[in-house]
Amino acid sequence: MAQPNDCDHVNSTTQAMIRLYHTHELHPHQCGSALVQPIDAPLGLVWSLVRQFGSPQAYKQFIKSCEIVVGDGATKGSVREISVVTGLPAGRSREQLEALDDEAHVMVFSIIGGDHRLANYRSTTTAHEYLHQGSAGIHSKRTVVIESFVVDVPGDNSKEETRSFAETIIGCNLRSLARISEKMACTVKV
Ligand code: A8S
Repeated sequence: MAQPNDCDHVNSTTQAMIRLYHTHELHPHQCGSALVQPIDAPLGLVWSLVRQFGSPQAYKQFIKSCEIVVGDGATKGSVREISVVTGLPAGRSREQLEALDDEAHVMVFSIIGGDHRLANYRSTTTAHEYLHQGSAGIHSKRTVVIESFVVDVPGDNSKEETRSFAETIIGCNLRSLARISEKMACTVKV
């Protein structure tokens, strides 16, 4: 798996993407952050997994099932109803697609309901490709996925607790996305 510090040409583009899409204004009662995941697989493959608003369980391991309840799952305004696996402090979440740009590789969704504590959660995911300079002049196409979020801090939690809860879930999701994409890329290469 590509490692977080494997950053040949990643830095300047990643920083530009963060400036452009992942710099959010936070109200005093909100928290947020951005996570960066390098993936050793081409952008098209990675994006084909990320863009499926109706099938988040393709790589998000805490999701048990997902149903599109409004729209077609690909256009702005579509709503999905997800149920999460047991053992988490939540059962369901209702989420709305805010933007899906297959050219810029940007997806935004917000949480509009459910029985959990992430009120006014909004997440932005972007993906961009870079050329990895391997040894012996072997170049390969890799992808950097960045996911950022903003969420309200519940009255009885600290910002730090809320941020680390969301970061833990997103971190698992992004590592799972990397694992699955890299496995698929391997299969395709053979
Ligand atoms: C995502 C990100 C998050 C999902 C959280 C943070 C969630 O699906 C889980 C547990 C909760 O307590 C909240 O991209 C909620 O899915 C796994 C149900 C929203």
